[in-house]
Amino acid sequence: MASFVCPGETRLGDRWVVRDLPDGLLMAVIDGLGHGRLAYEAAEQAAMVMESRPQDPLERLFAEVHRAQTGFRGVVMSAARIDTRRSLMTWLGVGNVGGVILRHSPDSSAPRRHWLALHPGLLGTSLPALRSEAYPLSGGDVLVMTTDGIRMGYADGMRQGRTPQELADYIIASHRTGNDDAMVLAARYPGPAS
Ligand SMILES: [Mn+2]
Repeated sequence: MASFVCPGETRLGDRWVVRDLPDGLLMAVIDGLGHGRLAYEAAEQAAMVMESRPQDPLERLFAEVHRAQTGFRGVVMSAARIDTRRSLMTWLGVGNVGGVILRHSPDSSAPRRHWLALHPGLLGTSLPALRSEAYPLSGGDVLVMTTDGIRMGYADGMRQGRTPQELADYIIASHRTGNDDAMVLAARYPGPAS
């Protein structure tokens, strides 16, 4: 994970959640609307919901986050549940927290990229029809999630061989817009649990 606080603010309005599950992992990135204290509080509220019931289906989690934003500013959020028994990732995104799978390719230096679907909406204000999608994972695949404080194009010309932390640090350093909070969450799938 790497992050950047919007200049002039003291609190980060972007938030990550990572929870271990019996058969895998739940990862989410949340962007509270705008920046500053109210964005921070909205994102914290959403994170609390995610952390309190990490095994729920993603659709139910998003609906619950939407409901719990009453009195808060609203958030956009994307989440992935990694099933290490089946090497399967379930993905759901509402708003513009982007996600891309960088497919491990032993033969080439540039990974294949698979951009993940997003539903337009703002949790707390407008909840779209939700349908998660499932993607098979292979060992070495990397998931990268970014808030809109990161400019698109960060995945262009990306080399393999960086650790997820090196990737996150590189993206924050080279592709942040500089006028909003920014967050990158990256993880490499090591292959099915043995
Ligand atoms: Mn933002």
